[in-house]
Amino acid sequence: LTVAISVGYMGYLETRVNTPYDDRKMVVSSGVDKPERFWGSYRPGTYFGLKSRDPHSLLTGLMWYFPRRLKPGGDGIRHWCEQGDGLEKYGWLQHDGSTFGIQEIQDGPFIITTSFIKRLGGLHGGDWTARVSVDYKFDDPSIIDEEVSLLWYTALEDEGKNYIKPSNFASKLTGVRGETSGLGEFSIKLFNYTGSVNHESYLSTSYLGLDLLKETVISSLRLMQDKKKQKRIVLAGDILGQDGTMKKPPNFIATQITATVPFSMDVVFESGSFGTRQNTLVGDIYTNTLNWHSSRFAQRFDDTFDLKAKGYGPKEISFAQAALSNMIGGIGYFYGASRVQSVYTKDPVPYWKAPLYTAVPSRSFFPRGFLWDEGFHGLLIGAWDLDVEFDILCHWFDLDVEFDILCHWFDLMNVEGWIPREQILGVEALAKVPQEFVTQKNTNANPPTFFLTLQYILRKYEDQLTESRLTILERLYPRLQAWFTWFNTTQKGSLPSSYRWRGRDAHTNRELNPKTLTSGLDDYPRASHPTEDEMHIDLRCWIAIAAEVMSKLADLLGRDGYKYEQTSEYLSDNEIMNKLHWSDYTQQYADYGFHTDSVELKRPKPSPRSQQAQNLEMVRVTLKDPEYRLVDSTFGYVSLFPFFLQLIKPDSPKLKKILDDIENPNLLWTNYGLRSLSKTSPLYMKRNSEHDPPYWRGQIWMNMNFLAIRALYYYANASGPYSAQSSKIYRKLRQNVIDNLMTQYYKTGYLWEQYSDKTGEGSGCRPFNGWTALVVLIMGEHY
Ligand code: 6A9
Repeated sequence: LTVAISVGYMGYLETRVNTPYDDRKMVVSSGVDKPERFWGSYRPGTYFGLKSRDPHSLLTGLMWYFPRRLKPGGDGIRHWCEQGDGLEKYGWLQHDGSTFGIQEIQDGPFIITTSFIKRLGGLHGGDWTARVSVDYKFDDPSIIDEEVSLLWYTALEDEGKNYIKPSNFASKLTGVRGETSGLGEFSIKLFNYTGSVNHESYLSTSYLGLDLLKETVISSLRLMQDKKKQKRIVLAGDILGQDGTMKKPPNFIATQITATVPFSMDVVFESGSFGTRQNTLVGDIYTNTLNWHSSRFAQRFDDTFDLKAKGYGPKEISFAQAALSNMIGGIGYFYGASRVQSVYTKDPVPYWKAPLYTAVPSRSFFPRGFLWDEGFHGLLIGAWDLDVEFDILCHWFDLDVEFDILCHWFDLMNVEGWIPREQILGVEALAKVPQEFVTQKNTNANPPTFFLTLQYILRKYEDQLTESRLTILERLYPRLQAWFTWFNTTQKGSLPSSYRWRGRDAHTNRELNPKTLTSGLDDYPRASHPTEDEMHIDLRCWIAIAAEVMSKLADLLGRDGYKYEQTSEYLSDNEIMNKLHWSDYTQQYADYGFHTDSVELKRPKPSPRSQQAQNLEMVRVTLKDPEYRLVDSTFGYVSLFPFFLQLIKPDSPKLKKILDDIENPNLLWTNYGLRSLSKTSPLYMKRNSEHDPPYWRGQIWMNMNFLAIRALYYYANASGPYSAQSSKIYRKLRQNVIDNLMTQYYKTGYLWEQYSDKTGEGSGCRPFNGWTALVVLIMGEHY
């Protein structure tokens, strides 16, 4: 009997990890019910593509190449954002998240501009037009009459009764007709706007895989001679498989247009149920409409962030517009199931299939959702909204985008109250992730930054929370409770009021300091020897503000928030925090754990009896035994969390010490922002293993600089003995960060994942339009 029960019990626990949280869903309307957000540039991993917020959307998008520069194997065809393409720049200059966007791409000597405009109407999400223009960057006499090949494709994800087929329209260029359950009937027509078409070909076939659309194109390229005896690379036309005696219907159609630069074309999507149109959104009508959107955007941007009044000129404003637009334009819509694991599942199991509407940190390297990144994104997306007086609709609009994103994320909570950290949904997303990174474990957390977003929303929109928004918060509340409880129980430390990140590897000897990926700060040094008695100061602070926000939210919604209020007071009690985490010796906050600074990576000597020369991987050697102590020889972002999250009382002398340390160039201060780890820390800029270069060990990160600047602003405005010093540092740090990000943007074309503490140069991946884009809030002083 005992056995039977425990097996049953195990079975139950096994299913818990992929059982959805049992309550009303957060996302109640999506798809065509929200026509203003139905179509969008929701494929941030491609240079330019549109899809709809449907689990199985029609995918459309652009590939291009320059025939003279095409290399064997299709090398040179652009489709997915790849750092290896080496584009000098790509990114949205303007994008409002719902009606239009303009992107600029620099590819060698060429500038490609892609834009789109939506028009609502009918029952299926309305129409849109996309424009692709190619021009020279400068007049370069060495390149004359060069041709570009533009490929516009349409792919069906889910066949069933849906179909697409190549069609010719009056414009003479091959377009598409089709019908799907979500879109009804539709047509896609191509028009030559400026310049002229030298050659056109098309492909109608079955794709090799949704993540292999480029390969599908490459495998169908043919070399032929045109009427003028010129050699051309063309698409192969119909290549349809057989299904018995029947030809298989195509699910992938591409039109290739080869033209002399400069050239531009319009792609017009028209929805069958639209009704009568005044005109087609094409040509000069498109140009004029785009100009109208563009100036309206500029106006709204200024109304929101007030940069002109702050003395910024056109160059700074374009930079800020691009930063915001890249965050908004990076929003994607994904559908699929994560792979998850609990201690009760032998192997990873699939999560349930779900959609996720989310911004992404990087379109090239990680075009997918990350939990704690998204809370930071929420601050900017939520801000792109109020103080806009000229248009009530717009006025409320983007807070709703933010709510929509929150709702999607919280639908990914399981019955335990856990939300997986990294969301790899759908084949396109999966194709970018090495196998070993796919599985998400339900023991592992990531900072609950959505509480920051909520804190911001509650502060900023307190008296403007309409009925419908309150309803969303009502629905969200039980999920937030579950989420909070999950953190507060599963990440508990061994002493009262202490917390510990799970997921560190206590057994590895390959890492100089075992990583703490769950904290979001990856290789930031913690106690050298992970044990169950560790205590992490950053996590404690995260939970403190989570409790504070829960208590405020409970008040707002008329719930009983006593428990949260108590927890919040308890965790922000400076004396208790100081007892556990303040080092009297080095006068700073610190983690606590089993620690020694005396560790080194060393290459093992090959064994004398071995015949071959061996090159063994470096391993960690511990030169002095660890002991339980504060990790107070390390100073950096983690030490600043009580300050970052504004838990230190404004009159605390500890604040003074922190301010002095921040200003000290031997510690964190640089001309480009605050570095992650002080120059004096033992692991400053050290590799974590042979294969892992330093990441959070000195480089400057914008999410943490944002928190620093926001905290300085707070302490500058709180009356207390240190307000003048806070204010002075605030101004300097804010200026340094803005100046460097702008300099680097104009120099390299991108925002970056992190910046060098020595030169200010961008490093890591690019473009990184996630939290680096918070610079807009810093410019506008929205905290
Ligand atoms: C690796 C490589 C093509 C690391 O911005 C997302 C996260 C942050 O949440 C985290 O704080 N980044 C930061 O330390 C990037 C993580 C990328 C992991 C995927 C796969 C793909 O190679």
